[in-house]
Amino acid sequence: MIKTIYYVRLAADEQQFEGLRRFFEALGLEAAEDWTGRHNQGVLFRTPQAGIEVGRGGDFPRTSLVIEVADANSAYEMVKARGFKIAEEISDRRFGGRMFLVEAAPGHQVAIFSYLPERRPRHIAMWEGSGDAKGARFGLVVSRFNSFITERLLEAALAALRRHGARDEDLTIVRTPGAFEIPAAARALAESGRVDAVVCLGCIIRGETSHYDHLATEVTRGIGQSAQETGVPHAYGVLTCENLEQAIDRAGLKAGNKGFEAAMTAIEMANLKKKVASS
Ligand code: INI
Repeated sequence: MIKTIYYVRLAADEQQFEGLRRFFEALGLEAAEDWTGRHNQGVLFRTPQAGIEVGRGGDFPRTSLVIEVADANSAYEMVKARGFKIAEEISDRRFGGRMFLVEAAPGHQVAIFSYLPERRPRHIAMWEGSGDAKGARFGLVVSRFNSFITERLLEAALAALRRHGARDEDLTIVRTPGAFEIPAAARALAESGRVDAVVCLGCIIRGETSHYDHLATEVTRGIGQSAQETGVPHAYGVLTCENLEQAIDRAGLKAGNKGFEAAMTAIEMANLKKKVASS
């Protein structure tokens, strides 16, 4: 009786081995076993689900490893941002999926796809927020402490909201002295009934305070509590950093800005809440 099937990707050398490991880690897998013997080295990633598919016909990708993800678009952005080479561009395919091919390492192409919504099983109710901010009202709570960082978070959050259809008249910006005051301001906004979601933006840097851990914990807890008790979605865009360099990295002007990400979360959650309420 079969116990386990191991799908082995044989790396040509140490560099390729590390490249492949990085690839699967980038897709969110964690190494279950990682071993080095006298003659071999291996790392075992267990997957949530696996299957052996026997196929025939032209729609199958010409790769022996095919990974289904929840959203091929975000997987595509993620592997691209990490520098993996796209071997075949992402597109909708005849079989009802959206797919791309990526080079996990030279000679190791992997196909990644997600099923298009209409192909999902119909008997399962599916609620998912979209990235449409049209008509929704957002509150942005931004702290002045470390304002050279928090203003960059705010700029990126505003850009995300506007780009996805939010109008300026539907946005309210509230400024607080420091991150500690964010939860109270966020709660006041949420309770006012003026907003469908709150974006919380702040920056706590370890180097600057001996009470960093207390502050970070309290702010995080307070934002979560406000979200749960008011029922209004709150997005967490508070940077907790070891030093200024890290903060600058996470508040980048182009790529990788946590303010942008937090605003996208707020859009999706406001959208989701509306869908659930009207279902
Ligand atoms: N506030 C921040 O937003 N970030 C920090 O790094 C920080 N440090 O380093 O102390 C900070 N302190 C102020 C705090 O948030 C309150 O405003 C203050 O304690 C008054 O309540």
